[in-house]
Amino acid sequence: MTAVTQDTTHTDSIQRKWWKEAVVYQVYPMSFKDADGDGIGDLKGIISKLDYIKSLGVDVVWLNPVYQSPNRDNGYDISNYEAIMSRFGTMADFDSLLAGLHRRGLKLVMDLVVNHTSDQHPWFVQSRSSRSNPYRNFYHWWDAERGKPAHRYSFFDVNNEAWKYDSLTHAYYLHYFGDFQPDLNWENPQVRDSIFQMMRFWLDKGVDGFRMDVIPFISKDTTFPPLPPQYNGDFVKYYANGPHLHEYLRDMNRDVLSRYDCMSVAEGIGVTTATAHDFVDADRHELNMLYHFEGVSLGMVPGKFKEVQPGGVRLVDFKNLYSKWDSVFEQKGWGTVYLGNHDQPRMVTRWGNDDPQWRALSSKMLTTFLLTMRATPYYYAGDELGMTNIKFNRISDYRDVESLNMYDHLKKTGGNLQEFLRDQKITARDNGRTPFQWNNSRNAGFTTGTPWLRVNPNYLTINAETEGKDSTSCLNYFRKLIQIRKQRLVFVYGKYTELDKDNPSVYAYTRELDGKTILVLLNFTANTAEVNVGNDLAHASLLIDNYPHPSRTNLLQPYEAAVYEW
Ligand code: ISL
Repeated sequence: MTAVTQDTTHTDSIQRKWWKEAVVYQVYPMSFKDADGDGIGDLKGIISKLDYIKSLGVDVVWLNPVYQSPNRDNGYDISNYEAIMSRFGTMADFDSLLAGLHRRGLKLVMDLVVNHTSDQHPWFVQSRSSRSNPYRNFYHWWDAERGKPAHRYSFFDVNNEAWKYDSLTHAYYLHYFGDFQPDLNWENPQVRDSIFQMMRFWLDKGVDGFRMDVIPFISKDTTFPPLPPQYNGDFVKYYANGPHLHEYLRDMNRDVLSRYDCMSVAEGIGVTTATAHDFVDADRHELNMLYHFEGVSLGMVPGKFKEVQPGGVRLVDFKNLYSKWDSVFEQKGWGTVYLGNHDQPRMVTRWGNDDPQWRALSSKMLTTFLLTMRATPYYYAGDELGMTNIKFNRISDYRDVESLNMYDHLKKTGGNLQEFLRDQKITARDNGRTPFQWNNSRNAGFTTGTPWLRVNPNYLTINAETEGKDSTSCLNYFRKLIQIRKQRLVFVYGKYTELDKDNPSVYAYTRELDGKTILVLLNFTANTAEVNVGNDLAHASLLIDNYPHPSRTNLLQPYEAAVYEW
């Protein structure tokens, strides 16, 4: 790829920041590239692919957890925050990964998982050992003499129960996720100090920021009252955003984040348009960005975990939602946009159309959406190839603790297993975790061993090598659009205005900055669709289109994406 110089003109009203202008590329270490043939991705594997990452034109890599961990939730169960999981490599490998990224002008953002640790973490081992242990208050314990604590839902528990009885000290401990992931007690200043110290350890090494796992959960109502009658399955509302959350985040900012040129992004579970500003407004001195769940929750049954709503998603609802979130940050704060990550199915299956006829077109159309909104795009590795859900038929194909426990729970409680397996083909996290498809050799070139999770059989045609050679591929479309975005600040800071709002098939909007206008037209359907934008397209220049023969009119071909400039 030829190098492009960045557009440096800007208006004074815009506070420029590198993390607003960046495209973040998310690498899931388990599934990216296996260098040592054990079937699991590793740091040396990522290092061997740094030139590929650079060739995309992205700016920041967000790396899912690589810390020492029994790996029961793919690294989200950490037993040592300052060591590397041995299956991924060593600290020396980590240092060369960081150096390799920096040498190429790329930044690295680490996953920060501090709502909970592994039950193998020495803090928990100590905490468990006796009621008088100095680490006892590092976690939330409920002495059994007080009776059974009120029910709390847990994400990955077979009984959906977040309190686990431990006979060793005749007490219950809290785990919002698996019973092997006890929740840290942030009320304890020693916990906060230890976490802040650990964050400084990584920032001193030179990492460029953190993606903060389920951060709204760190503060809890520690009286743990019974859930109110209006609970209706919305556990996040009652568990997250505890009374001291923003105090803790301000402390974190003061003691750690503000001392480095780093970026921070919250996994904003339960964050709404009403609460978003509390996290990200610059004058709050907390975090830079968050990613909300409202977008990815569209089309799911409210209050039911990962149950797909029949009838699908109406485009008008999708558009309203993203327009609403744009307006939230119009004056203050800064947004993010994403359609896939390691907890989500593949973007093209969920939001586009993975039928072979439409897969590449709709995938490029979604990429166009992500790279033209006023927000920092978080782009998940593999989506640049148009990778699709694998849609396992049997529970035995799944590896994810979430799917396996949900299945066991349903089995125990007499739930509908067929419906569950059907929905999982759309929603299961493993769909987004199948190995990255590098080429058409065995196991898609991911590993010489047996892959930890099955490779999607469509790797024979959908892979980086084949797509790299095809100028019309999803991969090269992504590269081209990134360059277009980088040359024009209007894509980052330009005002967003939605057009033809009631159009049920087309998403249309403009972006404007300093007299420059961009028009984005996205047909979200498999039919030809008309859009009414009141602009004379004949006089605009077409920056990019996902068809070899663009329509250049207001009549869009199926899944057509067009970006015009004035
Ligand atoms: O996908 C989810 C909700 O749609 C949940 O599966 C997910 O657990 C939730 O979003 C929180 O995710 C984060 O914390 C988990 C970890 O398993 C996820 O991978 C992580 O992103 C526990 O650390």
